[in-house]
Amino acid sequence: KIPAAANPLANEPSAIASNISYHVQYSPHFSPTKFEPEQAFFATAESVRDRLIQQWNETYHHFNKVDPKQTYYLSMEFLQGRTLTNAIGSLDIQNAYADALNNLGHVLEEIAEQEKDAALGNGGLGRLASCFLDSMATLNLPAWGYGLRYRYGLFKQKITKQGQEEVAEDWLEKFSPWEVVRHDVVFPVRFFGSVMVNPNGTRKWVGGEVVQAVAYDIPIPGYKTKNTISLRLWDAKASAEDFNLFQFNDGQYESAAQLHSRAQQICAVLYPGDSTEEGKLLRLKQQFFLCSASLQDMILRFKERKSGRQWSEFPSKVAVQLNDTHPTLAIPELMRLLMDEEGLGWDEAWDITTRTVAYTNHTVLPEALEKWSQAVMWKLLPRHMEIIEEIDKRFIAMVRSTRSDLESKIPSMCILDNNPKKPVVRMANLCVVSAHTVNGVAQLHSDILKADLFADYVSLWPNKLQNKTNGITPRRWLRFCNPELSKIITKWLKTDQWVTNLDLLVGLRQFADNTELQAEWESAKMASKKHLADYIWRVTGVTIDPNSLFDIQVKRIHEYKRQLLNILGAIYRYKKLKEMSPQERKKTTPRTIMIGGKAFATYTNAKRIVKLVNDVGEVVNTDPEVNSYLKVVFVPNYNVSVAELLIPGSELSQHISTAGMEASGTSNMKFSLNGCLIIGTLDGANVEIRQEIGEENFFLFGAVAEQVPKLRKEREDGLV
Ligand code: DL6
Repeated sequence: KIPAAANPLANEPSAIASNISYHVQYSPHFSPTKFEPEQAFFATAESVRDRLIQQWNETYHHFNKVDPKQTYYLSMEFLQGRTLTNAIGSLDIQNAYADALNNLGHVLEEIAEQEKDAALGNGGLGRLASCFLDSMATLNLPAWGYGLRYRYGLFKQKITKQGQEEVAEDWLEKFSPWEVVRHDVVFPVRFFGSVMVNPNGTRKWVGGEVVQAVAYDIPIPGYKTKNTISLRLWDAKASAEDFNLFQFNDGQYESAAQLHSRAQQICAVLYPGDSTEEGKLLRLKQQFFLCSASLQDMILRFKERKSGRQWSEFPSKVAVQLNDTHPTLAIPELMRLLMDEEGLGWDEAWDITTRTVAYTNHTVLPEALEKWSQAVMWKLLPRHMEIIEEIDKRFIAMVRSTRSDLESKIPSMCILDNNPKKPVVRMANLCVVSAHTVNGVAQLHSDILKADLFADYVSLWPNKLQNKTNGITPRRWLRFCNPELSKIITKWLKTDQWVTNLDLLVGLRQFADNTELQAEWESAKMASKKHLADYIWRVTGVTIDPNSLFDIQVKRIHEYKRQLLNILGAIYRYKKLKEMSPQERKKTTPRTIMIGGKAFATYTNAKRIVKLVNDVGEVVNTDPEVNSYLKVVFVPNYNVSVAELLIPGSELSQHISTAGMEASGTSNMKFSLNGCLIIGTLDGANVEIRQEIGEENFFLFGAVAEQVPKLRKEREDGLV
């Protein structure tokens, strides 16, 4: 019943309310009689999208005209979380939306909770990709993200008596109001087949099966700027000719639609289990699908922005950042496209490729460094294997001719490991050999890469290896998830510029002893703790006391992250409390230990840790003697939205990985930003966080990275 607004895109509450009502009526997705929170969410999101589309299109036209160097972030993972709060916050229209929804009988916060998390990533690596998109948009950069539109993202974690159970998470169950399918952006991607040699000696990849990559775009608004960049996610589909009508009419339904079903498998799930050969092949298909579609798109844009341009201009117009080795196939695919499709010679194609591509390493764990079976690669990507062999051959020849002192290092530096038992392609080596720049994700991690994993390459290319310590977006991780604390910071700094310049936060130091600020700070923390306690009660049925110390460890469950050490600490605390007299207990600080995180479905030890934390919680929380002094809670289904509740309510957070193992860690930054103290080891970005926040705000413990190998050996040898 809200009257239509003169300008539906005006940002007054009445215009917004009328725009939302318009979508309820004219973009119907539900029966016309309903306007419950779920329907209100979709209509609200569509009205926000209307506002984004305008500046999104303008951004596109602007960069098309200006033709800047465009950055492309290629990533198999984007852990986006929810979009609504972030979008209206970036557009700076939260209050208008809150009022508009009130006029329509709804509450903004409740509507925002209707949104499903887009969890197209596993953990830190995917969340980093999403934070980078937010940052690049806010910094007005011409940047795009490229990823895959998985039908099922990261699984939903259910906790039962047996521990973790994985359930498919259907983020597209209804639909995503943020994505726009681009029916005109479709590229063919080939798999299998063979290599044909043309009469002039050039080569062409032919045959096999061809799948269509269709673009779905998600707008990424910058904070208080018009720059709205794109996250382009590819979906796979077979074409109509691939549907065998004859077979179908003959009753052979499955074989008639075989190619369609194979195409659908490509984007069905994030990280298909790779313990089987089929699983490995599917994962490799996913990686190539992302690389091929994205590069074809970049090349088309490069050509369209200015006709008749020289290929030598490509590296000054296109930067491709590989998020880990997952998109490594972009290297041979760019070579193939330039040589076989565009007719360039090897030297020119190699020069362009190496000046275009850069690589970020995110791990030193040997099991996480990708190695693909040469046999599988020859089958799926025969032309790419030819190119990889040639890159390797030329690399070895270059080392031999320029650095004979490195001869003994060639077997570990080259790309192909031809061990007859298991010949593999070492993707990290392919990246280091081909990329113009390689970076680690925290100073310590980059130092380890230089001194250890990639040491031999450093002697060859002293400047190729760099450090780029990870970061987080202060918009999502403080401004929007903790509005109470944000208000206080803005009040005391007399500016909200800190939202885009965190260096300004040092301005708070001068007020550290001010009792008024302290009282405001405490009351904001208490509000967040109450909010969190309420959530914990809703999802676990455990009552926790907001006056207790909230001690939190949330991250993927992994042995090196040492959730086991944390829970052993909890058991120790429990036993100590049991030994105490009631009077002694009264002198202790009541503590609530919260641990959350998902274990990879086939990682048995990690799943045991999840079960152990739940079992310990069961014992501690039901023990009337101690449960007002200690609670242990496993927070189920940890994801971006849950993190947005946990982090503002935290007082102590645990970042206790064995030194040298955690490449960076990024939740340490989020917790610190929300006024939480850290207990941690000198690992990953902890080292730099400690320098930033001051040693007095960081409880340091444990061995340093250099000591770890010796300690490990002593234990293995039974000396300790
Ligand atoms: O760089 C983002 C993120 C780091 O913060 C974590 O320390 C690191 O473990 C993670 N790396 C990966 C790669 N695979 N493994 N393991 O997820 O990257």
